[in-house]
Amino acid sequence: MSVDSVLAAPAGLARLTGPLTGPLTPVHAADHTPGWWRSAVIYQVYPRSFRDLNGDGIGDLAGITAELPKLAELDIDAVWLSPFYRSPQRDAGYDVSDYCDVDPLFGTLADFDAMITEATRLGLRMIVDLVPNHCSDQHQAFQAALAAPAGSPARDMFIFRDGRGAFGEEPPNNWQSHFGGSAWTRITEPDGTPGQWYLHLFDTSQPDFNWDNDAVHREFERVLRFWLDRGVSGFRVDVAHALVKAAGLPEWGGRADGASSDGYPGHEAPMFGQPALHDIYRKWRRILAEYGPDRILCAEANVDPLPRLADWVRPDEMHQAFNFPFLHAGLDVGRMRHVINESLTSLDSVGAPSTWVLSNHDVVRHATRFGYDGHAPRDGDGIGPFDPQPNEALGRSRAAAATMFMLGLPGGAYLYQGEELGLPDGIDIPDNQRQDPTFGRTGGQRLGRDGCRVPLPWRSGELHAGFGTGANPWLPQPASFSALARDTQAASPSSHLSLYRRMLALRRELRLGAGSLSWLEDWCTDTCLAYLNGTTLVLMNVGHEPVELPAGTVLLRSSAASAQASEAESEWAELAEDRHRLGSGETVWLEIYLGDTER
Ligand code: TEU
Ligand code: CA
Repeated sequence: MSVDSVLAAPAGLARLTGPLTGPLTPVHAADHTPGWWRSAVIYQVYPRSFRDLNGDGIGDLAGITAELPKLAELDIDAVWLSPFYRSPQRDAGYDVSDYCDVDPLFGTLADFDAMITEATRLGLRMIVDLVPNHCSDQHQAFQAALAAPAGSPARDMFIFRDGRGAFGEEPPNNWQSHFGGSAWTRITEPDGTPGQWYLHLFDTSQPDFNWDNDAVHREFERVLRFWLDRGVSGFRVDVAHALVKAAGLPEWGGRADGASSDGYPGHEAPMFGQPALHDIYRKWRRILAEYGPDRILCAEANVDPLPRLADWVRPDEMHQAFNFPFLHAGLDVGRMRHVINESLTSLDSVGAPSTWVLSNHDVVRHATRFGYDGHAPRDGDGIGPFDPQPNEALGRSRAAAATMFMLGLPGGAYLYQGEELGLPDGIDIPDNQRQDPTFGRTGGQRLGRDGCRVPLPWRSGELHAGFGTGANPWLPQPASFSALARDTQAASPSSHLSLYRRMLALRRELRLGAGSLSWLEDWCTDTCLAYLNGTTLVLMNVGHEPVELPAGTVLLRSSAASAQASEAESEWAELAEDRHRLGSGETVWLEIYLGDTER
């Protein structure tokens, strides 16, 4: 197939004129199946770090409500909230002690309702985080299990086993916690004797539920309805691949956290990807459907190999799944192309849209990852003051290029709060302020995920860069945060924030999320990727040398700050003489036909 054959010009537009020709490799056709999520941009809010309205140093729901208009200006479709439920906060709220209440740290259910009302007014949907694999050890069900005898129905809500060894002093099997150390903890029985062990794939304070027990199913169906009744548009399902464990809990000889060699949990692992999982999600989908066609489930299913992800989004299961292989492809164009092809092809086979993501609350922010030329730190390792340091400016400009490349792709996209400001990770965090359980459980060998969780800067020059007006933020903000504050960036056409706003508006206008993808082979090299989505050509150069841009194209957007300033003056600026080259670490969106009669 060639450029000419796919580009039968839309009515009223002149045909492609310039010398832009060459073979195309089509991968994905435009898809206008109804469903808001299929092309949505969903913005992740991490409540404790978003905005602190009551001045206790921790973000709160009232702070989110107050700033929702700022998010609406970004032209996003929905907000996903990380957990705000009652919790002892041992894993930043992913240790839930009451699934149907707001932690007083974040506010009240009335604050939640006010937030939904404001979101609705602004045309934003709200998705909440559901944590069904484990709860907090302070949850009343776990407290009841501890108080009840071995073999009781209360114990059967969790995964209790007798230990091995003559006195039961060895853990029941060799599984390891994601955060380091054994995945088992021994309890003291109510009579004071050393007793059974319980399974926790994460922190000791996060006992895994027993999904072989119907009572667990019923409890979570109640939780789903509780939040659906309050008006949420859906759920992001935490560790959606881990709920069901293989019968007999067989030993696992793979990597400590169950991951295969390249970092993803392999499906051979007995704690991941078990077939019975899928019946749970089918049931949940039927519950959501009772509330109409617009409520969605998104799987945090970190699975390997990528085509297996399609199993989570078959027509009667979840609506979306995160695409971690894309996040982990870095700026390696070969890997990126491979992941994009595999994602679109395998998800197309079940009629599901792909999603794309570069940052979240578990990984080093992409503005920091891309500030390294060699090897960026592994997820959860974090970066400390004595580690090799990233080049902040380089990282930020490459992050702009990568995001612009991502936002041109068909499917949905997830953004993580603060990436629109180009924020780097916090690095100078004193050991005694680090809060991720990874830090404690590995004796500080892995610094953990606090770096990407630092509270946001809102107003330059204000106390705590405008995050809150009282106590120090729960994690210290880097000195650079003040200059990167939202108000300063909003006032500058060449800022990272202004780029995000323009990209997101144009993505919507051009309907790129519902579009197509064909590789433009002549422009794909060892260091460049070029694809067509409809009549938009997306071209990214991660090499060190600039690249000539195809003639006969009109520049729509560039990720380079200098180019953004000139774009701001004339919105549809024709490719100027000095803009005929694509710089190193730059992405552009080009329109590939020149319509004499248009624009
Ligand atoms: O993370 C699940 C997960 O698979 C993690 O191992 C993730 O890959 C890791 O944090 C990277 O270091 C989810 C949440 O996103 C995370 O914040 C929670 O800590 C975890 O579940 C337990 O609920
Ligand atoms: Ca607060």
